[in-house]
Amino acid sequence: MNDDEKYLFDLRGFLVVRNALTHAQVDDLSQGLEQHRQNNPQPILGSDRTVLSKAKDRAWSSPSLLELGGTFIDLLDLPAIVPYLSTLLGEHYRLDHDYAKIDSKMPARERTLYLHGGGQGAGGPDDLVGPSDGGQCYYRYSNGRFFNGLIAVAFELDDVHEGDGGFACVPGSHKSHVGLPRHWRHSKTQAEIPDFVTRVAANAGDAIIFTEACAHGTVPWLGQPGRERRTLFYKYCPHAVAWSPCFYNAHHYQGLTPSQQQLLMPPSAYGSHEATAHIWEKAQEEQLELQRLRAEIAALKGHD
Ligand SMILES: O=C(O)CCC(=O)C(=O)O
Repeated sequence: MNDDEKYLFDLRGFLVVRNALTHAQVDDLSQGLEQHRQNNPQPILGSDRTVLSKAKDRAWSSPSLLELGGTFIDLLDLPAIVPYLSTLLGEHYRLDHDYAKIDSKMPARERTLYLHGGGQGAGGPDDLVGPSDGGQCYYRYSNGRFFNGLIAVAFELDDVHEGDGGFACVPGSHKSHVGLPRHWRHSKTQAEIPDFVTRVAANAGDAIIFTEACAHGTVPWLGQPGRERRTLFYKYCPHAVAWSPCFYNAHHYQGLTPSQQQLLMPPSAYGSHEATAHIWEKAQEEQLELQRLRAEIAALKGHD
C-alpha cells in the first residue's frame, strides 16, 4: 500500500484496487458461482455467517464461498490484496465472514439504499447491522498505523458503470464524530439519495476495499436489463475481534495452505497462534461428543 493509497484511504475510507483479479480468475469465479446457482435453486451464497442451512447445523458450518474451492480459496490471501490487509489491520488478522451478493433489477418498492456504519462508533444505536455503542467497526489512525474493526474486500465480477448502482458510501464518514442523521439513512428512490453519497464505478476484476466504519450501502441496481452485479465479499477483523457469531473451521475446506488455515482461526487475543489452535479443535470435538450423547438420549426416549 503506497503513500498515495494510504492518504486516500484515510481521507475517504475506501480504495479501488484495479485489476486485483486476472481475467482467468474472474472467469473461473464466475463459472463456479453460476454452476452453484444452477445446482441450487435457492442457493445460500455464503452469508454474514449469521445463517445456517439447517437449524441443527453446527455454527462453524454456516455457508461460505470457501466451499466452492479453487479460486474462491485463493481469494483468502490474494497477493494483490494482502499488503492492504496487513497495513489496515496489522498482524494476525482473520477472515470473519464472506458472501456473494447478486444485484439485479428490483421491483420499484424494494429499491432502497440503506446506508449503515459511519461515525466514530460506526452506526450508532439505530444502525441496520446492529446497535453499536462502542464502535465494533471502528476506524483510527495513530502513531503511523491504521486500526480498523472490520475491513471489507469486494471483488467485482462484472463491470459496474456509473449510474448502474452498486457500492456507494459517504467518503470521510469513518472519521465523523456525529452519527449519520436518521433521515439520510434510507433513500427509497434514486432521487432521494443525498448528493454527498459517492457511487463507485468499478470493472470486473477490481476490488473495492473499505472500512465498515465508513457509512456505506448498495445503490439498487439500474443496469441494463439482463445484466447483474455479482460481487464476492471477504471481510477481515483484527485477531481479537469478531463480528460474526459463527467462526470458521479450517478442516471443513479442502486444500488450504497453513497461512490460509491461520486466517480461519476463531478470534483470540493470541491471534492465529498454535497455542490456541488445539483448544479450538478440542471445543469442536466436545461439540461432536455432545451431539452424539444427545442423539443417544433422544433414541432411548424414543424406545420408552
Ligand atoms: O453492495 C455493496 O458493495 C455494499 C455492501 C454492504 O453494504 C456491506 O458490505 O455492508
